[in-house]
Amino acid sequence: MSDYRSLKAVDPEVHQAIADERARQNLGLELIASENFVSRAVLEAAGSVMTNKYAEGYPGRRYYGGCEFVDVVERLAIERARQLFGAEHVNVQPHSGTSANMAVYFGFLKPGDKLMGMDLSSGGHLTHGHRLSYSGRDFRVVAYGVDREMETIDYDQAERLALEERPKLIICGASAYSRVIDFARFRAIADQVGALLMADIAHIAGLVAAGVHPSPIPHCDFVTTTTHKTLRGPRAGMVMCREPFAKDLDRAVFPGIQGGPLMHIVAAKAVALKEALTPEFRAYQQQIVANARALAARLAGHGLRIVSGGTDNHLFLVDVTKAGSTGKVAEKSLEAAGITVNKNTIPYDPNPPLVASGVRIGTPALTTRGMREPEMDQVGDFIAEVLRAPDDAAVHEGVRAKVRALCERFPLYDPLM
Ligand code: DSN
Repeated sequence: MSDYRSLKAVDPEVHQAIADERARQNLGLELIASENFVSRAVLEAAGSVMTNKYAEGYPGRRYYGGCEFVDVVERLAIERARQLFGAEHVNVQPHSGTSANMAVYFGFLKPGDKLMGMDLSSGGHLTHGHRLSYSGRDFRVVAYGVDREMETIDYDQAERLALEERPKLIICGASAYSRVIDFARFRAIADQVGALLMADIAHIAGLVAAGVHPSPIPHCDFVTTTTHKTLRGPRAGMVMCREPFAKDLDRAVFPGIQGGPLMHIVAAKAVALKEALTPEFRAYQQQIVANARALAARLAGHGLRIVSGGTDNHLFLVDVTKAGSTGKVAEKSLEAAGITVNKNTIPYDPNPPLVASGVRIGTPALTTRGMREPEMDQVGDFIAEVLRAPDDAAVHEGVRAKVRALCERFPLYDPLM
């Protein structure tokens, strides 16, 4: 017999922690560039009975009985992703962006093959070849970066390195880079050396889907993404590829690196992808970028240095050393004021990652709440006030009250949900 008692009755500690997290999300300013707030419909699907189902395999070709209805949601997710991005083939089973990237590397490279990705300190990602990740351990790595002065991708360096090192796979995409990525230029570089080309659009997937950032699909063999950042879906991943790679890609995901897919999350991906096909989603993505530009400009007006001078997407990096701070101190003091950001290294950072010279700021979550440029001005003023007084608890308290008042004007989740 199933236990129909509520979470509160069964496990009051976990129930309370979830309630506290909901209040934190409701009453604070979420500026972590990789986070967002899903719709109630996505939450419902993610919390559904599909969590109970094993479905190793693919729709119509499963290793378990009873897959009739999970097949429906997986087919919907695939079809919607194909339509949204114009992809030839989609695999919606990766549990995360890290698994999505792993499926491409393990499916199409051999251990010891050479891959080329952007350096973490220039804004790349751990799984693009960092020595502490599987990507840097199992493969030989060549890293390109950003130009020291412009702080934008040094395409000439990437080309030079590719010609010298002849990597088998080139990765473009970033987790802390605020400028448009020139996928066509990367394709030209890859073609010169016969390399496969993969774009990791985890951060900008929503912008790409809405046509607010150029699409990598026409240029890349593989496109990986998470589904929970600008795309505003559940915490998970996804891979798209050209048709000739489809079979090997599917085999790389299952049984190569994963067992049973998380069908409740696949269902939630299908819902998020449906939402992403609407005109409202396109307007939302445009507003994310407008908000990022407005917030960066406001902070620059307060004398803060924005890495590369601004942003074309949903995020930017603030160099806090000019304000006499470090990323670590800035993150802590902003948190005390109810503003959540993450410390982040800036290009050619003299500080180690756990201290860092910058903070990364993104606008997807605040834009989901309905905030626009006037609110970005307010948020910029709050941030500047805290950064001017990083040790002053009274200032943090004062800003916290203003943050709360602003958040109450833009309600998020029903506290009783
Ligand atoms: N942790 C993600 C981010 O914050 O960008 C990347 O994996």
